[in-house]
Order: sequence, then structure tokens, then C-alpha cells
Amino acid sequence: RLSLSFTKRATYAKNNMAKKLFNVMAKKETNLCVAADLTEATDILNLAEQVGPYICCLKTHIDILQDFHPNFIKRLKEIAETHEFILMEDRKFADIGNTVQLQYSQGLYQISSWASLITVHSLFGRSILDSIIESNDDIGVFLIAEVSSSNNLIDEKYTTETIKLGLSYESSIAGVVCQNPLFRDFPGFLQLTPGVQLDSTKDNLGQQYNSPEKVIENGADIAVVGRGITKSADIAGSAEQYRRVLWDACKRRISEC
Ligand code: UP6
Repeated sequence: RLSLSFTKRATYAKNNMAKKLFNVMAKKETNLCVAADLTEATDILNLAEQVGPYICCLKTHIDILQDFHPNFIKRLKEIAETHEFILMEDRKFADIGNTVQLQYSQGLYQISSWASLITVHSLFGRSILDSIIESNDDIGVFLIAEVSSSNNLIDEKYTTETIKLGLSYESSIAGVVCQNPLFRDFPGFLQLTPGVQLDSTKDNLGQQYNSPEKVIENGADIAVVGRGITKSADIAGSAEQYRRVLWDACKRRISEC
């Protein structure tokens, strides 16, 4: 997986959204995903406009918005289309199938109607994936196998079983959220790694950061950068810099790129 180009890997992907993501990454030469962890709609839209040219994916936590309105989604989708990036809702679903189905497709946010990619905890097993697929079979799921926060409770068995679960749902799984190269032999899956920053190694609430080079070395195909970019005085300049550093590191890894 690690030495193949993203265009080649698109041909191995069984999930449509993973295919799309690989192709966007190759075309725009970026493996940057920005975490838009802002609480006002206009701030997220401004951020999306500024980082748009440099990202393959914009990741939201839609439930932190103070002023959510369906028009916000409409506008965000337009920006995503203009700049060719994909929307991921980092809802980290974790419940019984019936509840997840409701959380995914109902309520204020109607996530199933706009998010091309979502994150899901493997904790509840197969039923959580069945319930999501039943609501929408054109979704790309990122399963969480490892997390970046210090002293988390995930052990090796949980991580291994998560990968196994993912492999048994190949057509719905776009990839895995993790910190290490856990599935070297499956080039159709993407490794999404959060906890990335150039200037810091941690925050004061348990987040742990690695450098862009380090996460690419650890197998990341896409690196998630939040505050490293959103707190910068020059948002676009900072996104451009992260894109370049990540892509250069990735080019060194990919022999055919
Ligand atoms: N995230 C992590 N670690 C994980 C999984 N997800 O940080 O293991 C998410 C957070 C946040 C983003 O929910 O949206 O990635 C990281 O933001 P930061 O770069 O500002 O720390």
C-alpha cells in the first residue's frame, strides 16, 4: 500500500467514496484534511474558502455549531464543489443500530443527506455498520481503530478486530482512523491520521501531535490538521504549507508518484 500511487490505489478501492478521495488527492496533489472545528457557520465557510484549494477533505463536527441552518450545508457543498474537496462529518457514531440510524439520518443535522464520509466507532460491532448502510449505501465510512489522545483505553486486540471488521465491509469502508500502518496489504483502504501539528506536541486536554513527516512515515494517507491551521494568522498560507510538507513527505514514500 505504502509505495503505490493514489491513482493506482483508486483502482483497488471497493468503496466509491474512497475511489473519489484517492482521485481528488492525486489530482490536487494533497493529503491534507482540515478539521473545521469552529462554532460559527460563517467562520467555517470562510475557512473552507481559504483552505479549499489545498485540501482533499474538510472534516466537521456539525454539533458544535451555534447557528446551524440547512443553508449552511447548501453553501458548504457549493464551496466543496468549486474547490473539489469531500465533506466528512466526524460524528464518531457509537450506539445500537437503531439509534445510530436515527442519529445519522434524522434530527437537526440530517447527516446522511450531505456527508460523503463519516467516522464510526467499531465498539458496537457489525450492527452499527449494517444500520448505516441500510440508511445510505453510497457512504464512505472511516472506522476508528486507534485514537490520538493520551491514556486512551484502546488495546491491540480492539485495533486488530476493528481492521478485521473493516475488511468484511469492503464496499462501505473508505478507510481507518489510526496512528500506525495497520493494513499494509490492503491498498484500497485509506489511513486517516489526526493529531498533526508543526509547532506543538500536545494540547492541555490530552491531544498528542506528531509532525507531518512523522505521520506520513507512520502510514497516513491523509493527515488531519485542525488548530495547526485554524489558529494561524495566515490560514491560507498555513494550509498551503501543510499541504506542501505532507505531499513532499508522501512523494518520498511513494516510489511511482
Ligand atoms: N480527532 C483527533 N484524534 C482522534 C480522532 N479524531 O484529534 O483520534 C479529531 C478531533 C479534531 C481533530 O475531534 O476534530 O481530529 C484534531 O484537531 P486538532 O488538530 O485541532 O487537535
